[in-house]
Amino acid sequence: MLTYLNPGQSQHAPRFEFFRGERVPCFEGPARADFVEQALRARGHALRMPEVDSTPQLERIHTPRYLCFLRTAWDQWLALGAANADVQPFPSVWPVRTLRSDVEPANFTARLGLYSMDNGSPLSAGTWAAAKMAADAAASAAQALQGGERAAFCATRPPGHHAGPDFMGGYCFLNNAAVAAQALRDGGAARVAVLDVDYHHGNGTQAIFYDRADVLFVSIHGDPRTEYPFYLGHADETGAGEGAGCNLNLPLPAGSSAATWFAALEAACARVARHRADALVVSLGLDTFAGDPISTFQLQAADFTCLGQRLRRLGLPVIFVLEGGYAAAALGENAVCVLEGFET
Ligand code: OKP
Ligand code: ZN
Repeated sequence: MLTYLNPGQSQHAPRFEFFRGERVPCFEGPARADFVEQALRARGHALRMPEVDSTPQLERIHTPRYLCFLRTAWDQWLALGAANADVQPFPSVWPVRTLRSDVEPANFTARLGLYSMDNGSPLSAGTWAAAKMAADAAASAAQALQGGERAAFCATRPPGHHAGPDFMGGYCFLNNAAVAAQALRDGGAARVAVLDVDYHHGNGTQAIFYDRADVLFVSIHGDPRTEYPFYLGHADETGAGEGAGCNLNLPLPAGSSAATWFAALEAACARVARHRADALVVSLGLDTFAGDPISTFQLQAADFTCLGQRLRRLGLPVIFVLEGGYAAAALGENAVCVLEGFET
């Protein structure tokens, strides 16, 4: 399958994240994309570099002040002291209920809180460069579909589906799937569907499109009562305003089997078909894999082939965007299973 890599991905290499109050190595690291690239090369897939600037889509889906902050965040951090080059910034204050978020504080770590939904989105020197090139890959894939390609895969990191209009979260900074969907719309697709199959609810993508009828959002994920991101992804979130009815959440209990998951996939596919979309964006998280270290669904490699085959039957042009998947050594095989299931 035509695949866009992110040549800047290794520049996003934060040192640690937090787990139960302790620093642990990042689950979302450069090795993930390396494993995927290796598997794609071994299977002879066509690899390309991003060639389209995603700025027009980024400016549509993210706020100006968030983009400005993210683009310059590392430089702002270094301006506080050269020694910060070896320190990972951490948010100091989050503007929760009753606090104001309309006035940007001058203090950097306070502003990092303003633009973060969690403590789990560590920054490094190359975060902006890497995130921007991943978004460019999504815009490039949309252009390839407009040029007649049937499908394309963005083998990119960092992921994007937790990043909302004005915040980062869950290892995500720029919403690549939303960029792909918006780029398809800008290129002439009247209706687009986003199907998010990552283990975690795509709260950022849902938020970006919640009041729009042109972009349907459907997600299968661990029930937010027990699973990250906890504060969005319930079944009663169905869209607002013009987007009423254009959001479908299919939360499943932690530990769900492949059979349970594929039953939800049928409901998801039925809703996508009813949208009469011109193209589909798949937020392809592979952390539904039984071997995933931070997730609890029970899919095996062969199930990912079945996923690809089922998506093919929708009969739509598809952009696959890599999201999560933290059993890094299995990530390449699992990704290739989806793509080859789709192509056969
Ligand atoms: C991102 B994606 C544990 C923090 C867990 C939340 C998981 C983010 C998943 N230290 N962070 O949807 O795969
Ligand atoms: Zn995930």
